[in-house]
Amino acid sequence: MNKGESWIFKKLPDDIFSTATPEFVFQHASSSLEECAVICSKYSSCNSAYLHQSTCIGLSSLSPDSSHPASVGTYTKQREACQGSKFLEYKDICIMVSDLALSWYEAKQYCEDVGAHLIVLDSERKSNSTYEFIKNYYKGSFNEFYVGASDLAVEGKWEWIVPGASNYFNFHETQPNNYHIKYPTFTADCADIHTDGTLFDDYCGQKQAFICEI
Ligand SMILES: [Ca+2]
Repeated sequence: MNKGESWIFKKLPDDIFSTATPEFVFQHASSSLEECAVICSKYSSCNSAYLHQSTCIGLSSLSPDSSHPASVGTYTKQREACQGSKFLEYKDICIMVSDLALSWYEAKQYCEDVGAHLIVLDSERKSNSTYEFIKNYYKGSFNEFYVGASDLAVEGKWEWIVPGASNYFNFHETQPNNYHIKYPTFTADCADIHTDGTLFDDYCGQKQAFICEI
């Protein structure tokens, strides 16, 4: 992140719930959220801030844990390019976890309708960061999330939905097997990331959570 970059501060989506232990970057006396945001912008390690009893508290995590006062709004520091109230920038990925249960096709369309696409995890770095994100902030909410990969065109030939993506797929060691235990009469042609961070091939018609990326 460049020094002098302009930041926007976004309120955290309501459904985000951190199970990570927050790391405090600073505490300063402050009387306004605006001032608190300016202080956070000056610390490269500050990723979110909130104001509580005239104290501005800066955190390295995207959110505090569940012990923070419920009445206190937390604001995350974001690059301007990560638009949309439900999108959050996490380790250079502009990411949104859905709170809707959709088929893979519907999820793909949903992401496109909001100017994004189903997330493409075509590198170890992106795969690990996304795993961390769902582990830290959406643990227990869902078990699996659609991502932007399928072998719908040619069985067994897995492709990311974005042109130019790499051939990296972090499939679980038992996957892909073209089999979904809950839908044994269908083929399994759409990928989702499970809470262990690996990809599975599943039946594309199953309605479930998904992750968009800008
Ligand atoms: Ca398949």
